Amino acid sequence: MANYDEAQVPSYQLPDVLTCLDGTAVVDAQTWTDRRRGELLELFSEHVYGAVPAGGPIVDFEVVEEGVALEGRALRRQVVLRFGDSGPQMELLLFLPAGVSAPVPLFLGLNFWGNHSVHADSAIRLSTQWFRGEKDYIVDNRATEASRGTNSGQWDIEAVIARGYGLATAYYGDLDPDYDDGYANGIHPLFYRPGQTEPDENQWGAIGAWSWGLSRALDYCEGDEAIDDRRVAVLGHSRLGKTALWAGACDERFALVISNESGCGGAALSRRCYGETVERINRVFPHWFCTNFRRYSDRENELPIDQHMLIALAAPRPIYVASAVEDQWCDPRGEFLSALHADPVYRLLCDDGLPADAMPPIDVASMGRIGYHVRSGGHDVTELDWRYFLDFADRHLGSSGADDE
Ligand code: GTR
Repeated sequence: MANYDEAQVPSYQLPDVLTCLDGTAVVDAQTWTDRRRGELLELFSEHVYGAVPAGGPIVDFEVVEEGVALEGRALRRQVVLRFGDSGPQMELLLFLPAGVSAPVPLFLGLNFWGNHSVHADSAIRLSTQWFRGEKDYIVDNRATEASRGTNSGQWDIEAVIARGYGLATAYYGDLDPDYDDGYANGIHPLFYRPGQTEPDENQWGAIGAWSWGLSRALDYCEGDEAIDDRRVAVLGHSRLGKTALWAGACDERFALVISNESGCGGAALSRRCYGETVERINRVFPHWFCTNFRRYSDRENELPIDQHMLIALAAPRPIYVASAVEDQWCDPRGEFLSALHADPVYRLLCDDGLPADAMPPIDVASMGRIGYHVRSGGHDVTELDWRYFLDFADRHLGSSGADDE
Protein backbone atom coordinates (compact mmCIF):
# COMPACT_ATOMS: atom_id res chain seq x y z
CA MET A 1 0.00 0.00 0.00
CA ALA A 2 1.36 3.36 -1.01
CA ASN A 3 1.77 5.93 1.74
CA TYR A 4 -0.09 9.20 1.29
CA ASP A 5 0.19 10.36 4.87
CA GLU A 6 2.79 13.05 5.51
CA ALA A 7 3.02 11.89 9.13
CA GLN A 8 4.15 8.46 7.92
CA VAL A 9 7.05 9.79 5.86
CA PRO A 10 10.11 8.26 7.51
CA SER A 11 12.76 10.54 8.92
CA TYR A 12 15.66 10.63 6.53
CA GLN A 13 18.89 12.40 5.88
CA LEU A 14 19.72 13.40 2.34
CA PRO A 15 23.25 12.93 1.06
CA ASP A 16 24.83 16.39 0.87
CA VAL A 17 24.91 17.65 -2.67
CA LEU A 18 27.86 19.91 -1.89
CA THR A 19 30.14 17.38 -0.18
CA CYS A 20 32.43 15.25 -2.32
CA LEU A 21 32.73 11.52 -1.71
CA ASP A 22 36.04 12.06 0.12
CA GLY A 23 34.45 14.66 2.41
CA THR A 24 35.75 17.76 0.62
CA ALA A 25 33.25 20.61 0.87
CA VAL A 26 32.30 22.16 -2.47
CA VAL A 27 32.74 25.86 -1.80
CA ASP A 28 33.45 27.14 -5.28
CA ALA A 29 32.14 26.65 -8.78
CA GLN A 30 35.32 25.03 -9.97
CA THR A 31 35.15 22.19 -7.43
CA TRP A 32 31.55 21.59 -8.48
CA THR A 33 32.38 21.56 -12.17
CA ASP A 34 35.66 19.67 -12.01
CA ARG A 35 34.81 17.12 -9.33
CA ARG A 36 31.40 16.96 -7.73
CA ARG A 37 29.31 17.10 -10.86
CA GLY A 38 31.20 14.17 -12.37
CA GLU A 39 30.90 12.14 -9.16
CA LEU A 40 27.14 12.57 -9.08
CA LEU A 41 26.71 11.76 -12.75
CA GLU A 42 28.72 8.61 -12.21
CA LEU A 43 26.64 7.60 -9.15
CA PHE A 44 23.34 8.02 -11.01
CA SER A 45 24.77 6.14 -13.91
CA GLU A 46 26.08 3.25 -11.81
CA HIS A 47 23.16 2.89 -9.42
CA VAL A 48 20.03 4.29 -11.06
CA TYR A 49 19.76 4.75 -14.82
CA GLY A 50 22.76 2.73 -15.98
CA ALA A 51 25.66 3.73 -18.16
CA VAL A 52 25.39 4.12 -21.91
CA PRO A 53 27.84 1.58 -23.34
CA ALA A 54 30.66 2.90 -25.48
CA GLY A 55 30.36 2.68 -29.21
CA GLY A 56 26.95 2.51 -30.73
CA PRO A 57 25.67 2.96 -34.24
CA ILE A 58 26.32 5.70 -36.73
CA VAL A 59 23.22 7.85 -36.87
CA ASP A 60 22.02 9.06 -40.20
CA PHE A 61 19.35 11.76 -40.67
CA GLU A 62 16.95 12.07 -43.57
CA VAL A 63 14.25 14.71 -43.98
CA VAL A 64 11.38 12.68 -45.36
CA GLU A 65 8.56 15.22 -45.44
CA GLU A 66 7.96 18.94 -45.20
CA GLY A 67 4.87 21.04 -45.50
CA VAL A 68 2.79 23.91 -44.26
CA ALA A 69 0.95 23.27 -41.00
CA LEU A 70 -1.39 25.00 -38.55
CA GLU A 71 -3.10 26.88 -41.39
CA GLY A 72 0.12 28.54 -42.42
CA ARG A 73 1.37 29.46 -38.97
CA ALA A 74 3.97 26.71 -38.95
CA LEU A 75 6.23 24.60 -41.08
CA ARG A 76 6.10 20.85 -40.45
CA ARG A 77 9.21 18.75 -40.95
CA GLN A 78 9.58 14.99 -40.47
CA VAL A 79 13.00 13.44 -40.15
CA VAL A 80 14.02 9.81 -39.91
CA LEU A 81 17.04 9.05 -37.71
CA ARG A 82 18.53 5.70 -38.69
CA PHE A 83 20.59 3.86 -36.10
CA GLY A 84 23.11 1.84 -38.12
CA ASP A 85 22.31 -0.11 -41.27
CA SER A 86 19.63 -2.37 -39.90
CA GLY A 87 18.82 -0.95 -36.48
CA PRO A 88 15.61 0.69 -35.32
CA GLN A 89 14.66 4.14 -36.60
CA MET A 90 13.39 7.17 -34.77
CA GLU A 91 10.99 9.54 -36.48
CA LEU A 92 11.30 13.15 -35.40
CA LEU A 93 8.38 15.50 -36.01
CA LEU A 94 9.04 19.23 -35.98
CA PHE A 95 6.78 22.24 -36.04
CA LEU A 96 8.60 25.51 -36.66
CA PRO A 97 7.04 28.98 -36.66
CA ALA A 98 6.44 30.17 -40.23
CA GLY A 99 7.87 33.39 -41.60
CA VAL A 100 10.73 33.58 -39.12
CA SER A 101 14.20 34.10 -40.56
CA ALA A 102 16.32 33.79 -37.40
CA PRO A 103 16.92 30.37 -35.85
CA VAL A 104 14.26 29.63 -33.23
CA PRO A 105 14.50 28.20 -29.72
CA LEU A 106 12.85 24.81 -29.45
CA PHE A 107 11.12 22.44 -27.03
CA LEU A 108 12.11 18.82 -27.50
CA GLY A 109 10.35 15.92 -25.81
CA LEU A 110 9.35 12.33 -26.40
CA ASN A 111 5.69 11.39 -26.71
CA PHE A 112 3.74 8.37 -25.44
CA TRP A 113 1.38 7.68 -28.34
CA GLY A 114 3.24 8.36 -31.57
CA ASN A 115 3.93 11.58 -33.45
CA HIS A 116 0.55 11.26 -35.14
CA SER A 117 -1.12 11.58 -31.71
CA VAL A 118 0.22 15.06 -30.88
CA HIS A 119 -1.81 16.82 -33.58
CA ALA A 120 -4.64 15.81 -35.91
CA ASP A 121 -2.64 16.99 -38.97
CA SER A 122 -3.17 14.12 -41.44
CA ALA A 123 0.27 14.59 -43.02
CA ILE A 124 1.97 13.34 -39.87
CA ARG A 125 3.26 9.84 -40.53
CA LEU A 126 1.29 7.21 -38.65
CA SER A 127 3.62 5.19 -36.45
CA THR A 128 3.87 1.47 -37.23
CA GLN A 129 5.56 0.66 -33.93
CA TRP A 130 4.37 -1.32 -30.93
CA PHE A 131 2.11 0.55 -28.47
CA ARG A 132 1.19 -0.24 -24.89
CA GLY A 133 -2.27 -1.33 -23.94
CA GLU A 134 -5.54 -1.61 -25.81
CA LYS A 135 -7.66 1.41 -26.65
CA ASP A 136 -10.26 1.87 -29.36
CA TYR A 137 -7.55 3.45 -31.47
CA ILE A 138 -4.78 0.95 -30.62
CA VAL A 139 -5.53 -2.50 -32.01
CA ASP A 140 -3.18 -5.44 -31.42
CA ASN A 141 -0.67 -2.96 -30.02
CA ARG A 142 -0.61 -0.97 -33.28
CA ALA A 143 -1.91 2.55 -33.88
CA THR A 144 -4.86 3.03 -36.22
CA GLU A 145 -5.91 6.12 -38.17
CA ALA A 146 -8.27 6.87 -35.29
CA SER A 147 -5.18 7.59 -33.14
CA ARG A 148 -4.53 10.86 -34.91
CA GLY A 149 -4.56 13.79 -32.53
CA THR A 150 -5.67 11.68 -29.57
CA ASN A 151 -2.92 13.08 -27.33
CA SER A 152 -3.05 16.65 -28.66
CA GLY A 153 -4.43 17.93 -25.35
CA GLN A 154 -0.99 17.40 -23.83
CA TRP A 155 0.85 19.24 -26.60
CA ASP A 156 -0.02 22.91 -26.81
CA ILE A 157 1.61 23.32 -30.21
CA GLU A 158 -0.45 26.41 -31.05
CA ALA A 159 0.86 28.24 -27.99
CA VAL A 160 4.44 27.11 -28.61
CA ILE A 161 4.34 28.40 -32.20
CA ALA A 162 2.49 31.61 -31.28
CA ARG A 163 5.23 32.45 -28.83
CA GLY A 164 7.99 31.97 -31.36
CA TYR A 165 9.29 28.54 -30.42
CA GLY A 166 9.63 25.35 -32.38
CA LEU A 167 8.57 21.95 -31.10
CA ALA A 168 10.20 18.60 -31.84
CA THR A 169 8.92 15.26 -30.69
CA ALA A 170 9.47 11.56 -31.27
CA TYR A 171 7.70 8.40 -30.11
CA TYR A 172 9.63 6.87 -27.19
CA GLY A 173 8.85 3.36 -28.42
CA ASP A 174 11.00 4.02 -31.49
CA LEU A 175 14.00 3.75 -29.17
CA ASP A 176 12.85 0.99 -26.87
CA PRO A 177 9.30 -0.38 -26.62
CA ASP A 178 8.00 0.11 -23.11
CA TYR A 179 7.69 -3.45 -21.87
CA ASP A 180 10.00 -5.95 -20.28
CA ASP A 181 11.27 -7.77 -23.36
CA GLY A 182 14.81 -8.32 -22.11
CA TYR A 183 15.75 -5.33 -24.30
CA ALA A 184 15.40 -7.46 -27.43
CA ASN A 185 13.49 -4.92 -29.51
CA GLY A 186 15.01 -1.51 -28.93
CA ILE A 187 18.42 0.03 -29.48
CA HIS A 188 20.24 -1.80 -26.65
CA PRO A 189 21.46 -4.72 -28.81
CA LEU A 190 23.20 -2.25 -31.13
CA PHE A 191 25.61 -1.59 -28.27
CA TYR A 192 26.31 -5.18 -27.16
CA ARG A 193 29.84 -6.55 -27.03
CA PRO A 194 30.29 -9.74 -29.05
CA GLY A 195 28.37 -12.42 -27.14
CA GLN A 196 26.53 -9.99 -24.85
CA THR A 197 22.80 -10.70 -24.63
CA GLU A 198 21.57 -8.17 -22.09
CA PRO A 199 22.87 -4.99 -20.48
CA ASP A 200 25.29 -5.45 -17.55
CA GLU A 201 23.96 -4.62 -14.08
CA ASN A 202 25.29 -1.09 -14.31
CA GLN A 203 24.29 -0.52 -17.92
CA TRP A 204 21.28 1.38 -19.17
CA GLY A 205 17.65 0.40 -19.05
CA ALA A 206 14.83 1.92 -21.07
CA ILE A 207 15.08 5.40 -19.53
CA GLY A 208 18.74 5.49 -20.51
CA ALA A 209 17.86 4.53 -24.08
CA TRP A 210 15.06 7.08 -24.32
CA SER A 211 17.42 9.78 -23.02
CA TRP A 212 20.05 8.78 -25.53
CA GLY A 213 17.46 9.27 -28.26
CA LEU A 214 16.80 12.81 -27.07
CA SER A 215 20.48 13.57 -27.50
CA ARG A 216 20.41 12.17 -31.01
CA ALA A 217 17.44 14.40 -31.78
CA LEU A 218 19.54 17.30 -30.51
CA ASP A 219 22.35 16.20 -32.85
CA TYR A 220 19.86 16.58 -35.68
CA CYS A 221 18.87 20.04 -34.42
CA GLU A 222 22.49 21.13 -34.55
CA GLY A 223 22.43 20.70 -38.29
CA ASP A 224 19.04 22.31 -38.92
CA GLU A 225 19.52 25.98 -39.67
CA ALA A 226 15.99 26.88 -38.64
CA ILE A 227 16.78 25.88 -35.04
CA ASP A 228 19.01 27.66 -32.54
CA ASP A 229 20.72 24.62 -31.07
CA ARG A 230 21.98 26.67 -28.10
CA ARG A 231 18.37 27.20 -27.05
CA VAL A 232 16.86 23.74 -26.97
CA ALA A 233 14.76 22.90 -23.92
CA VAL A 234 14.26 19.22 -23.14
CA LEU A 235 10.97 18.30 -21.51
CA GLY A 236 8.86 15.32 -20.62
CA HIS A 237 5.87 14.11 -18.67
CA SER A 238 5.83 11.28 -16.16
CA ARG A 239 8.19 8.44 -17.19
CA LEU A 240 9.27 10.74 -20.00
CA GLY A 241 9.83 13.45 -17.40
CA LYS A 242 12.27 11.10 -15.65
CA THR A 243 13.81 10.67 -19.09
CA ALA A 244 14.07 14.42 -19.73
CA LEU A 245 15.79 14.96 -16.37
CA TRP A 246 18.33 12.25 -17.09
CA ALA A 247 18.90 13.56 -20.63
CA GLY A 248 19.45 17.06 -19.25
CA ALA A 249 21.88 15.72 -16.67
CA CYS A 250 23.91 13.74 -19.22
CA ASP A 251 23.90 16.19 -22.08
CA GLU A 252 24.85 19.73 -21.17
CA ARG A 253 23.94 20.97 -24.62
CA PHE A 254 20.33 21.08 -23.43
CA ALA A 255 19.89 24.73 -22.44
CA LEU A 256 16.88 24.21 -20.19
CA VAL A 257 15.22 21.20 -18.57
CA ILE A 258 11.54 20.65 -17.74
CA SER A 259 10.08 17.82 -15.69
CA ASN A 260 6.32 17.42 -15.59
CA GLU A 261 5.06 15.11 -12.84
CA SER A 262 8.05 12.82 -13.14
CA GLY A 263 7.67 11.41 -9.61
CA CYS A 264 9.66 8.42 -8.39
CA GLY A 265 12.96 8.06 -10.23
CA GLY A 266 12.35 11.60 -11.54
CA ALA A 267 12.02 14.74 -9.49
CA ALA A 268 10.59 13.19 -6.29
CA LEU A 269 12.88 12.40 -3.37
CA SER A 270 13.13 8.61 -3.03
CA ARG A 271 13.76 8.70 0.72
CA ARG A 272 10.31 10.12 1.43
CA CYS A 273 8.66 6.85 0.31
CA TYR A 274 5.51 8.82 -0.47
CA GLY A 275 3.31 7.58 -3.30
CA GLU A 276 5.31 5.43 -5.70
CA THR A 277 8.41 3.86 -4.13
CA VAL A 278 11.67 2.47 -5.46
CA GLU A 279 10.47 -1.05 -4.64
CA ARG A 280 7.22 -0.61 -6.55
CA ILE A 281 8.78 1.01 -9.60
CA ASN A 282 11.45 -1.68 -9.85
CA ARG A 283 8.85 -4.42 -9.52
CA VAL A 284 6.32 -3.06 -12.00
CA PHE A 285 8.77 -1.54 -14.47
CA PRO A 286 11.89 -3.71 -14.17
CA HIS A 287 13.09 -2.50 -17.55
CA TRP A 288 13.27 1.24 -16.81
CA PHE A 289 16.38 1.46 -14.65
CA CYS A 290 19.63 -0.47 -14.45
CA THR A 291 19.62 -3.76 -12.55
CA ASN A 292 21.73 -2.21 -9.77
CA PHE A 293 18.81 0.06 -8.85
CA ARG A 294 16.90 -2.97 -7.55
CA ARG A 295 19.35 -3.19 -4.64
CA TYR A 296 17.65 -0.10 -3.24
CA SER A 297 14.10 -1.44 -3.21
CA ASP A 298 12.94 -0.85 0.39
CA ARG A 299 16.44 0.43 1.12
CA GLU A 300 16.20 4.02 -0.04
CA ASN A 301 18.49 5.20 2.74
CA GLU A 302 21.32 3.22 1.23
CA LEU A 303 21.12 5.05 -2.08
CA PRO A 304 24.31 7.06 -2.56
CA ILE A 305 22.23 9.82 -4.15
CA ASP A 306 18.74 11.22 -3.96
CA GLN A 307 16.79 12.98 -6.65
CA HIS A 308 17.66 16.55 -5.61
CA MET A 309 21.06 15.71 -7.01
CA LEU A 310 19.52 14.93 -10.37
CA ILE A 311 18.00 18.42 -10.38
CA ALA A 312 21.40 19.83 -9.41
CA LEU A 313 23.02 18.11 -12.38
CA ALA A 314 21.22 20.61 -14.60
CA ALA A 315 22.91 23.54 -12.83
CA PRO A 316 23.52 26.28 -13.71
CA ARG A 317 21.10 25.73 -16.60
CA PRO A 318 17.50 26.69 -15.81
CA ILE A 319 15.30 23.82 -14.67
CA TYR A 320 11.56 23.69 -14.10
CA VAL A 321 9.71 21.13 -12.00
CA ALA A 322 5.93 20.86 -12.32
CA SER A 323 3.60 18.85 -10.08
CA ALA A 324 -0.17 18.42 -9.80
CA VAL A 325 -2.13 18.37 -6.55
CA GLU A 326 -4.18 15.29 -7.33
CA ASP A 327 -1.15 13.42 -8.59
CA GLN A 328 -0.09 12.26 -5.15
CA TRP A 329 1.46 9.15 -6.69
CA CYS A 330 4.20 11.49 -7.98
CA ASP A 331 4.63 13.12 -4.56
CA PRO A 332 4.31 16.85 -5.32
CA ARG A 333 5.96 17.81 -2.02
CA GLY A 334 8.85 15.45 -2.72
CA GLU A 335 9.26 17.06 -6.14
CA PHE A 336 9.26 20.52 -4.60
CA LEU A 337 11.81 19.47 -1.97
CA SER A 338 14.15 18.14 -4.64
CA ALA A 339 14.06 21.50 -6.37
CA LEU A 340 14.61 23.23 -3.04
CA HIS A 341 17.52 21.01 -2.05
CA ALA A 342 19.18 21.62 -5.41
CA ASP A 343 19.07 25.35 -4.72
CA PRO A 344 22.46 25.54 -2.92
CA VAL A 345 24.20 24.36 -6.09
CA TYR A 346 22.49 27.05 -8.14
CA ARG A 347 23.33 29.70 -5.55
CA LEU A 348 26.97 28.65 -5.70
CA LEU A 349 27.15 28.66 -9.48
CA CYS A 350 24.94 31.57 -10.48
CA ASP A 351 23.55 33.22 -7.37
CA ASP A 352 19.99 32.42 -8.38
CA GLY A 353 17.84 29.41 -7.65
CA LEU A 354 14.34 28.70 -6.42
CA PRO A 355 12.80 31.87 -4.98
CA ALA A 356 10.68 30.01 -2.42
CA ASP A 357 11.26 28.12 0.78
CA ALA A 358 7.78 26.63 0.94
CA MET A 359 5.52 25.22 -1.75
CA PRO A 360 3.88 28.07 -3.69
CA PRO A 361 0.08 28.33 -3.71
CA ILE A 362 -1.72 26.00 -6.12
CA ASP A 363 -1.51 27.15 -9.77
CA VAL A 364 1.05 29.86 -8.96
CA ALA A 365 4.56 29.46 -10.35
CA SER A 366 7.70 30.29 -8.47
CA MET A 367 10.42 31.16 -10.97
CA GLY A 368 14.07 31.88 -10.57
CA ARG A 369 16.81 29.88 -12.21
CA ILE A 370 14.83 26.96 -10.75
CA GLY A 371 11.08 27.06 -11.34
CA TYR A 372 8.28 25.14 -9.68
CA HIS A 373 4.50 24.97 -9.72
CA VAL A 374 1.86 22.62 -8.41
CA ARG A 375 -1.22 22.72 -10.57
CA SER A 376 -4.75 21.88 -9.59
CA GLY A 377 -5.98 18.62 -11.11
CA GLY A 378 -4.36 15.29 -11.85
CA HIS A 379 -1.66 13.53 -13.84
CA ASP A 380 -1.59 15.38 -17.15
CA VAL A 381 0.05 18.15 -19.16
CA THR A 382 -2.32 21.06 -19.48
CA GLU A 383 -2.52 24.48 -21.03
CA LEU A 384 -1.48 26.02 -17.72
CA ASP A 385 1.60 23.81 -17.54
CA TRP A 386 2.59 24.92 -21.04
CA ARG A 387 1.94 28.56 -20.20
CA TYR A 388 4.40 28.36 -17.35
CA PHE A 389 6.93 26.39 -19.39
CA LEU A 390 6.77 29.10 -22.04
CA ASP A 391 7.05 31.90 -19.47
CA PHE A 392 10.07 30.15 -17.97
CA ALA A 393 11.65 29.67 -21.39
CA ASP A 394 10.98 33.32 -22.29
CA ARG A 395 12.72 34.35 -19.15
CA HIS A 396 15.82 32.26 -19.73
CA LEU A 397 16.07 31.59 -23.43
CA GLY A 398 14.32 34.72 -24.62
CA SER A 399 13.29 35.21 -28.19
CA SER A 400 16.27 37.34 -29.14
CA GLY A 401 19.30 35.28 -28.17
CA ALA A 402 20.86 32.79 -25.81
CA ASP A 403 20.85 33.29 -22.09
CA ASP A 404 23.86 35.42 -21.15
CA GLU A 405 24.93 32.87 -18.58
C1 GTR B 1 3.03 5.06 -13.67
C2 GTR B 1 4.36 4.98 -12.99
C3 GTR B 1 4.94 6.34 -12.79
C4 GTR B 1 4.80 7.22 -14.03
C5 GTR B 1 3.56 6.95 -14.84
C6 GTR B 1 3.58 7.44 -16.29
O1 GTR B 1 2.42 3.84 -13.82
O2 GTR B 1 4.17 4.33 -11.77
O3 GTR B 1 6.27 6.24 -12.36
O4 GTR B 1 5.93 7.14 -14.79
O5 GTR B 1 3.26 5.62 -14.93
O6 GTR B 1 4.63 7.42 -16.94
O7 GTR B 1 2.51 7.79 -16.77
